Amino acid sequence: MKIKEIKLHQLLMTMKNPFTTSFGTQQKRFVTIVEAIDEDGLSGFGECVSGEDPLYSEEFMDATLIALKKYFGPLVINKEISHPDEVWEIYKPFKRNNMAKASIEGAVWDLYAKKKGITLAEAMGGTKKEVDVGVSLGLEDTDELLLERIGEKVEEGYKRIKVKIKPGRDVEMVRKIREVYPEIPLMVDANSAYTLDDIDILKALDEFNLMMIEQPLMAGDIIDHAKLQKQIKTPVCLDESIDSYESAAAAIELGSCEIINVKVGRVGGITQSIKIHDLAEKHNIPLWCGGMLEAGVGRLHNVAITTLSNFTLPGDTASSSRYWFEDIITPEVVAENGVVKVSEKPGIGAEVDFGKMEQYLVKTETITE
Ligand code: OSB
Ligand code: MG
Repeated sequence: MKIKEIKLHQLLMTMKNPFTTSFGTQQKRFVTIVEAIDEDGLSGFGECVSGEDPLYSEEFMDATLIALKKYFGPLVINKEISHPDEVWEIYKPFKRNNMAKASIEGAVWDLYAKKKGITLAEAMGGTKKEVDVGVSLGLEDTDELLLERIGEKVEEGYKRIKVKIKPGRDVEMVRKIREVYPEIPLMVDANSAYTLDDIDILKALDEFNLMMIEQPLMAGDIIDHAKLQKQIKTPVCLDESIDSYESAAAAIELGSCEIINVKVGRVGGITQSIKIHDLAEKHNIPLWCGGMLEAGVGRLHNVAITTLSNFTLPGDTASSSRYWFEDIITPEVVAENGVVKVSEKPGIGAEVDFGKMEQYLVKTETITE
């Protein structure tokens, strides 16, 4: 296939509720939907997951857009591409900018699957017909409010509850949750808010039978996480620290984590995610698919990657309605009792609904060379 044109549909969406992590609060979500159009006029879709500000990682949407327009778009236009794995090779001389790279690569994967008449999941080698999902809950002003949110999500049947923690909102908050919900599959995500100086807090979290503690220490670190994992029995799960196949390999070798959260954008795309998947499977490190407050295109990509065999833990791909009054795809992603059915339609398995997208559209820019 040959990509003739790439459209960057830049959207500004507003989430139903503010979402608070240890690095900040957001309710606005700038989303870029990448549409790659080939010589037959067929379109594949990807979604860029970088944030508005470089708080989760170094990438941010304004910079990502420059990277897409200046490098990653032009680099694939008019190239003969026989398999989407080739996109990573084309991008190789250009360092990092993983979310930018992944957004175009994802569109090429969707296009490839559609041209073959297979699902995106099948194109990746995934076999599951449905995937288990949990939900990620942001920090709330009070424990009572958080308990209310947890109650709603338990009621909706999500397979596990993840709550965000930060210094001052950790041990006592989790204790209260466990008093009300002693049995639910529960985990915490610190988004790198602690250091080894906080070892007493991290050790105190060990008593609550948590499924895992996600990214307690600095983004990028694998040394201190290895030291931490030796001192606690709760599995450490790495998110921000796994930003490439190489960092995944190093973390596994050092024993920095017992679980990995894969985010396709963070590691540079589907090809890299599959490489990490295969390595982790060989080392008995279970995976789950994280989320970046995606709109529907990103959600469907997440569902597809979760069909790979070693994604054995529930991911963060909750229903479209978790964040959006109206998503941009038809049909939307729906989790019923914590299970999302994988569409049997080719590619991502749903239509990108330009009618629905219109209400969020700031502008569309087209790359042709
Ligand atoms: O750390 O997993 C994270 C959202 C934005 C940035 C980072 C993270 C998150 C979430 C929400 O936890 C996941 C989702 O529901 O999309
Ligand atoms: Mg996380």
